[in-house]
Amino acid sequence: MSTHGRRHPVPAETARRADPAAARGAARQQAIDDMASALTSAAAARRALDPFSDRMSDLDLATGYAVQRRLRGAAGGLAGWKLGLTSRAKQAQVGLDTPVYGFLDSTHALAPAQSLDTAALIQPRAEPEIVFLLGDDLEGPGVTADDVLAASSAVAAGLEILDSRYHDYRFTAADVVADDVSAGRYLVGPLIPPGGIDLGAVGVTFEKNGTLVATATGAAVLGHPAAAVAWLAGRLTAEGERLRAGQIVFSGGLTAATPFAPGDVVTARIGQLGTLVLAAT
Ligand code: 0L1
Ligand code: MG
Repeated sequence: MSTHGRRHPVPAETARRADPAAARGAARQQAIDDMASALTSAAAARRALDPFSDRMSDLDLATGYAVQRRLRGAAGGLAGWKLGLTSRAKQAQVGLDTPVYGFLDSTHALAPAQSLDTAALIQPRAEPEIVFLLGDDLEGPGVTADDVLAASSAVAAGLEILDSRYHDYRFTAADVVADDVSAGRYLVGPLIPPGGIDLGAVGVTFEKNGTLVATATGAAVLGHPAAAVAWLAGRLTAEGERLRAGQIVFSGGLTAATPFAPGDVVTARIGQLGTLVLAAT
């Protein structure tokens, strides 16, 4: 208490009064740190969370991407990028209609013929995708699907293993962006030169334990998978980043994702790009 009987403001209160904008910025930064740390702990403990938006009704995409950047900074290494919610099937599955992007941690790549240890994950789902390997950097705005094809040294079949850190994959667009768009593990098939393959027309079948669960064509993602990568190039450019030579890009789930459990085998057949088989243990 002061000699006048009034409590002196503590330094944080003083700062808040002096510069409310700076105080709001500091509070937002703290919330971003807290969300990143909650997601990291959930993944480590294999325990799902309630989505942040349940208690933060104003959680927006910009904040979601800020959380994701925090996770990227702490990740094992940047192998590339992944698009999400680029197909109607995926959008319908989670009730959202905004394409989004995440990053691929190089330590989460599966080797060919490696089985997937589901004990390391919370609630895995698998989905077939078309993957691009960039031979040149790509920077927008104005990058087109043709630019993407010209910059790609190879394409491949891909299987993405999602693992939402939110109970039952319940989230808003901002929540799922914060959670690196449910990234779990990923498998890339043999690399194939892109010339001469009409990626929009390739047929896709997706099976679990030999039973067909979904079909699609490459056009399912934003009309053409290269168009999806072009969208990503523009978004990254707007964020001051860029797609770089040597990075891979998963262009988005072509079908709804399928849950699986130990003992299951999922198979993605993607036209000339080939067939990927993943066994879960
Ligand atoms: O490829 C994708 O569309 C991933 C979407 C991620 C959201 C989800 O289904 O968890
Ligand atoms: Mg995906």
